[in-house]
Amino acid sequence: METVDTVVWALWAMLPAYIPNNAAVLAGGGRPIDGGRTWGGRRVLGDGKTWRGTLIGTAAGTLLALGLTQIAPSVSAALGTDLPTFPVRAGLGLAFGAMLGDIGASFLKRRTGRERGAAFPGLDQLDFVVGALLCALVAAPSWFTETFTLPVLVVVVVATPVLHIVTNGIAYLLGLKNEPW
Ligand code: CTP
Ligand code: K
Ligand code: MG
Repeated sequence: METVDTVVWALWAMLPAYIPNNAAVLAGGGRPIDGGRTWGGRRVLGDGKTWRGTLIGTAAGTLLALGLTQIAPSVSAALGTDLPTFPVRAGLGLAFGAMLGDIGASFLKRRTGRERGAAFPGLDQLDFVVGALLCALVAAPSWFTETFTLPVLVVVVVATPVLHIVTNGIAYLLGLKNEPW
């Protein structure tokens, strides 16, 4: 595959994992998942991880995967390149995994004394990628190995932090997010 085709394939394949955290920012609020509980004197997860945000984020990513699957043939033809489709389990794995990775990162942030909203460079940009890929691997193993070949994984790991910084910077400037990370 040409490099540009690999990049397009990788970004398309990751779209159901990119949307959930942004949807959670827009839709979040309400009861925190940890119910206010603490561990070692600090919140288990914190007020930034809510049931509503997680549910709506997961639903948004899963629905996007279904939509992308519908339009993949025509977009592929228009761009003159191949694009992956998403079995339901793959979309759900990517979307829920993205939320789970972000939740896991908050758990680690609280354990290392970081308050809600504190930055954790590296983890902030890749937590949801690791979560999404691992969950997709478990939920749809054969789809995963066909879709995420080594070159695709390399593109994902390099391009995602850049996209993450740009989208969160925009969300911050628009007043949607309290911090630009
Ligand atoms: N959000 C949510 N549920 C989630 C993830 C995010 O409701 N599972 C919403 C919350 O309103 C959160 C906002 O999206 O404040 C921004 O998400 P994020 O930056 O991940 O959370 P923080 O508030 O910065 O908290 P943390 O330090 O734990 O990451
Ligand atoms: K986060
Ligand atoms: Mg934050």
